[in-house]
Amino acid sequence: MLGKFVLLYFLLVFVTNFGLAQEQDQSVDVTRRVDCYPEPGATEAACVARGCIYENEANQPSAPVGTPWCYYPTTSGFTKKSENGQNIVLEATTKNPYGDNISPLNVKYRSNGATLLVTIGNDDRYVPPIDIPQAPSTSTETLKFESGIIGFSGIFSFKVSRTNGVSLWDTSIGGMQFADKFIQIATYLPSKNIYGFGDHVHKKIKHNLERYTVWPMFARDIGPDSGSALSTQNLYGVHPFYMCIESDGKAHGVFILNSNAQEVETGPGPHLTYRTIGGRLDLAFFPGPTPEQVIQQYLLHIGKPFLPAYWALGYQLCRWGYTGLDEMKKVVARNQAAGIPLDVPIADIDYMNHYLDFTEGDAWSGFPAYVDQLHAQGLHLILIFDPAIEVDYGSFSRALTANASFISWPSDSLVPHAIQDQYPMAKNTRVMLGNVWPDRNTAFPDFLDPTNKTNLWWAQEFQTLRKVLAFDGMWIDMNEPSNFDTAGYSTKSSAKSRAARDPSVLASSKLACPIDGSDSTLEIPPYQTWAVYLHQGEYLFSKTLCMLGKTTGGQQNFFDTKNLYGWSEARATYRALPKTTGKRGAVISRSTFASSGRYGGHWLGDNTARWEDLQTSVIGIMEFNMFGLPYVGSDICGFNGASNEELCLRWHQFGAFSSFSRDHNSEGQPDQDPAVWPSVAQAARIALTFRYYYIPYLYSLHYSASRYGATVIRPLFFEFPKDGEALEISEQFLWGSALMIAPALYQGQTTVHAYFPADTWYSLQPETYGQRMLSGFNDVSAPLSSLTPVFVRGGYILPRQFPGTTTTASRLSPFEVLIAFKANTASAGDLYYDGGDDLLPNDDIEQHPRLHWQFSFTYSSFGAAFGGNCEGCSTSVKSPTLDTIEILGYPTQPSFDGIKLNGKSVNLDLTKSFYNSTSQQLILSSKGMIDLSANVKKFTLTFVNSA
Ligand code: MIG
Repeated sequence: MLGKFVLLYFLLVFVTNFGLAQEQDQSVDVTRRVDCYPEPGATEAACVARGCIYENEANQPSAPVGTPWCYYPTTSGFTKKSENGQNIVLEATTKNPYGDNISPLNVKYRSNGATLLVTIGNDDRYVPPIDIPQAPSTSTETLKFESGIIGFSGIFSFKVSRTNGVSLWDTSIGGMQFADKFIQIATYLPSKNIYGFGDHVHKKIKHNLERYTVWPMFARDIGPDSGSALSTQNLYGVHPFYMCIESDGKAHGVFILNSNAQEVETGPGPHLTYRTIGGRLDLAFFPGPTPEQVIQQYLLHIGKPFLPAYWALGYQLCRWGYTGLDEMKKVVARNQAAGIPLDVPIADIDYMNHYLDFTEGDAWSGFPAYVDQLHAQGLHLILIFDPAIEVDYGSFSRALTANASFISWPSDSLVPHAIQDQYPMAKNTRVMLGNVWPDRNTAFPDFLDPTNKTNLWWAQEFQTLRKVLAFDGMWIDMNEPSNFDTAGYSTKSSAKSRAARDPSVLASSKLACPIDGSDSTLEIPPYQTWAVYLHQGEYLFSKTLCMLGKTTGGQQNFFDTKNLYGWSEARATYRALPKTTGKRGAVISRSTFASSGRYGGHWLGDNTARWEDLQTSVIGIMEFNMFGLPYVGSDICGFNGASNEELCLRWHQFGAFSSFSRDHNSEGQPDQDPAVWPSVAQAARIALTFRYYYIPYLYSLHYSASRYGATVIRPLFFEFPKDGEALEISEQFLWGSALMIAPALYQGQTTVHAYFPADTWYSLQPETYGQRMLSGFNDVSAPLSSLTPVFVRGGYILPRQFPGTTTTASRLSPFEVLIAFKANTASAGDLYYDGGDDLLPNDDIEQHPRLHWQFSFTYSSFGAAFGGNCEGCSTSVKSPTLDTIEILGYPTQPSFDGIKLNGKSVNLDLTKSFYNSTSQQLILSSKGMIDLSANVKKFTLTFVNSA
């Protein structure tokens, strides 16, 4: 009876849908709308013409911020024509405001291990060529794909769910579109705990789904604006990946492989709408169920991060605007004199001759000899390289000889001959000329060139320079790619060093992209995305190249590949590095895409010397770890604007805990290296000395990230996903599972209100060393003159080495372990050690000669045992011995006589060994105590407690 009644009701609704009452009946709650007029300028008439529903905002005063007034009916989308196994064919039925929907449209799904893959779009669509290794993932959880129909509409939707019934995606919210240049998919989300998507400034690590927010993703040369309450602008790179923590603490992740200009709109449903203007949708669902497992599954899909050279974990000192080599020498020397640990001085574009890649400027004579000196001291050098190549010098001519390819105009008729013909070498080419730091016009290498000739030429240029200037790593900048003066963009190239140059030598010609007629369809597509709408008067090509430029050896449009430019340059540079130096090193790239971490790290770009920028840096480094780029940091002390003593001090205290730890400053700004202020020098020395002590742990974390897929630095919720408080913490982070840092990030602050998830935590600050911390929020002291608040978690074992002022020196110190005791729990940890800068054979980390020790520690009232097992140990790797074992929270007085290593008595060095029953700190030390070399493979050290 009831059944019949319900049926009747639905029939009624169904019928009235076609009647006058349409708007009312299809009305969608303000919390879960899919915007049908996302671009500016919605009107009722324009909305209705799109087949969408318009509701005036005056009727909904309490609607969430950003509620769309023009929105899709839930019955918009495609109808299902057929379903055959895992292949579904859809047919376009409803209107797409930005072109005709493609019909038939294929949807396919399949699994790769535990990862569920869904492709929406036909085979002829552009797919980013990120040669994914596609290793199958594992999980305790299974994901299920189910297709369905929205109501009685016949409109297709799908669900991805867990076996417990939780839907990770449910597209029955409607609004699916798939035209050539407008693709959209919307879904309900299982919770509001959403993290990720980049590259943006997020003021909080967790997204705010109480409101609607659009986050454009289109690589752009623009620095983070951390000063605003909300800045949604797209920065240098593109990462269409997010993680969600469900209400029971399970985590999942979703990645959308697409390289076109795109955006995501999050909303209070909770739901999200993803829009892109080309390519297709290759979705990957990662079941977790822990956050680290999500990242592991994601990294198996997009590629695991590269392993930086050991020295690249040392402190790095840089600035833009050195007047010459003498100034660089002076700054490096004064910091060394101040006892600041330092591994890597960096030279910015100043070192080049007129900003030409692979050249040296006049004020830099003697640079090669200086580099030899640095090497002799155990330091290493990183140099900057920009992608743009001036078209009238050796590098360009060698490129032409090598048949390298450059981003080019699609036809000769579009080539601006008045500019082109000024350059004999470019004259009869279609190379698209831009204008960046070099004096005259530049060409942009096509790193996607399938013949590989471009990348071979690029590598050759590094090798040629390396013969005279022995750099060890590469910093690649401006690779969005950035082009000054593309018509339509109000130029910012009036930076000091450019303005100071003789204008008559500078290229004045601006790159002009067609903005009307049939040539403009890629420059001004029907929907331009918020990457454009955020900046009035701009276009997709503003500050970059024309979208119709040809890439991939002429096969593709820059419109589709722009977001891959930095990724492809990083790949070319990473592959050039071993050929150039014969060693492992590091590449740092400004523009990144999903999978960039395989080839390099990242700095967070042109921040400003403000407290807000320090605060958002913490979030930035955690996000890039989620994106698979664990080698990341922000410009310490701030790039733009003048820094100041307190800010620079706090930034060093924090920056010492970024994997990529570099002080960097803009041209024209006062010096901000630590030696400028004695207080900053002191704080930097303390923070960096602590870092150097624990670099063996940091390096081991990088190894895990590279070998298995993992984060190095992670948010608290990664380890405590069921702790509601941890889900909100944006200003603390962990190194691995074991070390928690709670930096001071506010002016005038003397304590940090730090959160301690329920667990065992010990302070490592000297004033309170070894003390156990209470769970929950605690005010911890954060002195300017001491170590930043840092805590170790019970149950873990961390390797370390007594620090020198270079990693080269530290690597000679004996090893130590810090064991953080946790009641009723065995402690565990590992140590990875290798040659430090030796190459990975075939880039295969599994094959790499190493010492990889797994440590364990168990305790009983009788005594304790510390054991080691060599997981993979090569005789070719020589390492110092393990001389010191420190245990925090050791509950009982041990007997120093009964210490045995593999059953044989150990003579402790009693000047260093002690037990303090009040602080429960135990140190056992003996010179040469444990041999970690490969001959051993296994050891057990035991001791008994005093009765
Ligand atoms: O147009 O090389 O983000 O780190 O110092 C500016 C000069 C070019 C931007 C980079 C910045 C670098 C600067 N570069």
